[in-house]
Amino acid sequence: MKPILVLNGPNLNLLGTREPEVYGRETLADVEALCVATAKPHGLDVVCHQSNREYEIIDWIHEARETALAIVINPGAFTHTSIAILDALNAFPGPVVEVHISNIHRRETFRHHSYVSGRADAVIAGAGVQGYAFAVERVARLTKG
Ligand code: DHK
Repeated sequence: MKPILVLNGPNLNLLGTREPEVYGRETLADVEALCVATAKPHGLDVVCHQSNREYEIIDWIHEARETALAIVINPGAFTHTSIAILDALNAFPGPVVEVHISNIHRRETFRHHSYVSGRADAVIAGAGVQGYAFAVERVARLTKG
């Protein structure tokens, strides 16, 4: 079985120390461990990547066309700017779940629009890092034979 690809975009490497009142105190390592632990009972594996570079995220999405069952993605600020990430996701055949730790709709208006939501099968925002667990659960449901 192919793994779930969990992608985190810019600044999410700073989770735990970056604006903890917005993003919480859990680290990126905690998030990745949560995804692995959530997938395990479903017999699913997880591969995680984080990058501050848009092209790297796009390249991982391209690779995923051959290697991943589904994509869970928090594109960080690229959510609000990147047609290129939307185009890459549109070329991916499997389920895509978009995650935001914060509730982007309760924040500045420039965060209210997501290019990725036009492709996502589900969008989770404002659930804190638990949103990643919800996303993995959703992928498990969507891919259950
Ligand atoms: C993370 C970011 O880095 C922001 O740029 C987004 C998102 C929101 C989050 O809530 O996880 O606007």
